Amino acid sequence: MSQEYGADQIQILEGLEAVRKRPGMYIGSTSSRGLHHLVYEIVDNSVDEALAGFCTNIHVWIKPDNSIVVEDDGRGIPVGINHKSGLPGVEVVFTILHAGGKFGGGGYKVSGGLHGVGASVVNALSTWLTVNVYNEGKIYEEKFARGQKLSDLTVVGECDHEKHGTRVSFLPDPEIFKETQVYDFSVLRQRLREMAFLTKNLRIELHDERPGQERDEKYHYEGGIKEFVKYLNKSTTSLYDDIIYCEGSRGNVYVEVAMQHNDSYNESSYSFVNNINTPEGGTHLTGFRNAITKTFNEYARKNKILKDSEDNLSGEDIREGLTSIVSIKIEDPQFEGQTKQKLGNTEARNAVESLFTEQLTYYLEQNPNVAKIICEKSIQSQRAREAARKARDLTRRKSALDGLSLPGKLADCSDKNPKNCEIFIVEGDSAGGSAKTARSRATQAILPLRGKILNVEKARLDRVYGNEEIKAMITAFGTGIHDDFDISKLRYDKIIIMTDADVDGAHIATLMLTFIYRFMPELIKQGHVYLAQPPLYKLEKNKKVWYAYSDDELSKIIDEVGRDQNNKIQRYKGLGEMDAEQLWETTMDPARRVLLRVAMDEESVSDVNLTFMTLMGDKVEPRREFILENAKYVKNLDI
Ligand code: TSJ
Repeated sequence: MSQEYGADQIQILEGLEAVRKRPGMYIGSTSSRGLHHLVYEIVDNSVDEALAGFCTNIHVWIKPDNSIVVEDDGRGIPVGINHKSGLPGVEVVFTILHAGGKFGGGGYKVSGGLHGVGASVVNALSTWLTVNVYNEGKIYEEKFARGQKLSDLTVVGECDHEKHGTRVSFLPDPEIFKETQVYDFSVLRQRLREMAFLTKNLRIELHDERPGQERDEKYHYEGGIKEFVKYLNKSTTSLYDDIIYCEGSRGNVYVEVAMQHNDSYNESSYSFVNNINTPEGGTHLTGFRNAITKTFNEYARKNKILKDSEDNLSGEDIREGLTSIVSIKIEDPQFEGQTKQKLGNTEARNAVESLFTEQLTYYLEQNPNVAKIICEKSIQSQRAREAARKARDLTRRKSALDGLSLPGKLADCSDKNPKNCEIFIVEGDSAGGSAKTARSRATQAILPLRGKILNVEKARLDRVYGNEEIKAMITAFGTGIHDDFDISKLRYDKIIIMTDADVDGAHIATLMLTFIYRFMPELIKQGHVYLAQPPLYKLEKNKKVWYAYSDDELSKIIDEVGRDQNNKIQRYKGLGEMDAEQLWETTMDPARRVLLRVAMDEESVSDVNLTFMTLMGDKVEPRREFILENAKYVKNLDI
């Protein structure tokens, strides 16, 4: 018996050793992203307790030493002996891999976090971790170091009999993480806020105690996902005041839906199962979409907004400019698809479809003004889509007639293997000229664009198709857009945006990124999009030349070569000031250049989408707030 117990112990150690050997397998990465993941893994446990109905307050502290404390007022992790292992429940949770789902009765079984592996992984990757449980007047404590227990679970004090809950403190291990001092308040806030939106009546507080950046915030939304939709639409103009909302249960499925149209042309749909985001959707999202399409078409026909002779509105037409959240709670979620992220339960589709059809039909009957606004917007969208289809077919027919029909301004490369090729999208004809002279013809293509391209955030599809600069990009890339998008047709492995290193250049780069994000997001997700980094300064001395890409770098170079009259320093105001040779050696030569790869960090569902809405949308105040919050160089500047 005792031998068996010993064997178990060895297994436990091996389990957590594996986590330390391959941390990336358990938390995704050991960068700052992985560091934030540790916090989510712990907080998810408290949120589960809230979903089960036993916890209403969660506090998260970033301590001055960069340790993290998470505390909730739930039932407390069980301190009794777990029969299977002969260990206290708490110890099982922190020392055995995948212990997450083994406890608990009733409520919704949820496995939040990246792989639902939870507390033991955080423990393995922390220099130290302390857990306290408050229960029936006692304070329990157990301490660990790098996953190994330092002592048995003991009672260390007494507390009020009313008090109950769990408190976990930990310090991420610098042997594992590249950086351990880089908690980003706004990243944590985004995720915690989302959790609060999705769990009505849950209060989450975030406290930053790091010297010089102390602050406290509270996330509590009585309206739940209704307030989530309001928040997502804050930088747009909404088409009507109501947030259309539906709530209810069908069998084992609890359904919540909230939606509101804004005056943009993009759909922002987010779906969740047991508070876990399902970016690939699934049956719950299908149910929602079926309900919308069916209900609006029926309403429009019945009220003669759509004539008998006219085509049905498509789902896409109705969802143009729609911001929506579908959130369901289900006992036994089945995930399908390659990445196991798509909900498969058919009862979820039936539940969402029937509940939402019923409540939306009733809402439209009661609110004919809103119904009319949505129907009319949908009809406009239908017309624009038809015009866009004609424009697209025209381009296609033209390409079929005269071969590939690449844009006239494109200087293509000769190598026909996309893997070897890159395309520079260059601001302005003159820089485009230099780039054409400078390039390596075999593998580098140049597409010069004139001036500022269309802001697609404020334009409908038909106008987008009518824009020469955008059409040129679409044909040059080769992939098509939206539903037509096909990555296998991509003609260049790298798409490199090359703009001046000034405010206008940054604006143009942002416009291009907006276009790519809205029409071909896969290009960014799969890492094909880059920003070129032209130098800011040239320093010449005794016929030798140095280039500096930042002010810091310039000072370093000056320190090296000495500060004297022979230094000739030039500040580049644009790509146009460089001759072809300079452009080649500083910005285009694969052996010497610096490229920034554009990546999307979609930790919180709404992050990237909301950023584009805020930066490129038509409301000024949210943009001003965003800039004040995020700009590195304009702190305290009144802009
Ligand atoms: F991650 C973690 F395990 F470290 C952790 C767990 C961290 C934090 C801050 C809180 C929690 C946690 C766990 N809060 N609440 C709970 N609840 C339970 O573990 C629990 C308690 C009672 C019962 C029961 O069936 O009586 C079941 C469970 C899952």
